[in-house]
Amino acid sequence: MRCFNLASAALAAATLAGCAGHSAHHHPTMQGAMDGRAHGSMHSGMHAAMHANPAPATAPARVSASTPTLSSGYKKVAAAPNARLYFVNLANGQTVSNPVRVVFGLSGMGVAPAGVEKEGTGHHHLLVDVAEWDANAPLPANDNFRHFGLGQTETSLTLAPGMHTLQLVLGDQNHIPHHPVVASERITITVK
Ligand SMILES: [Cu+2]
Repeated sequence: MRCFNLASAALAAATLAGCAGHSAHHHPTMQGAMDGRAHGSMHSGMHAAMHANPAPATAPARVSASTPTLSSGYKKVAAAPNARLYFVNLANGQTVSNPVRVVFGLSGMGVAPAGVEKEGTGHHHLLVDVAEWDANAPLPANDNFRHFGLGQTETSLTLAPGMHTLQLVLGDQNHIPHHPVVASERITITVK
């Protein structure tokens, strides 16, 4: 496996020629499927993994404990037990440029526009620089609490240079978080 250790993005092309013989010898059954491009992407993946971002986790937002019913008597929409909300294209500690593209990932539930009452669905909210929010009230609508009531699953925003936190929260047809809350990890990004 010496050829793997020597490979880098810059040397990959030159190294692959020498690698092919070794692969054929050690992994004869893989040779047909593994052309130069497959080799190259494997090396890139290894390279990226070795340089994973060491940024410390962002402190979670302070969120009130979710109650199944609001004081008004409003019964919250139930979250699916396996619901998961996440950033598709951003990671904690990442440095990005404006406009910042944010792709929302949701599994275990569906996206529906605001106003549409349908079990197992909700719409996305992007919280920008929000350290505290109420799980038992409609999410506010302003620059810090951005609603995607048409059912959008991504956005592009322009942020002041510097560090910002981002968090996704799913809300029901009335912009009220589900019970239990469906929210992503809170991440910090740096805008150049
Ligand atoms: Cu909303």
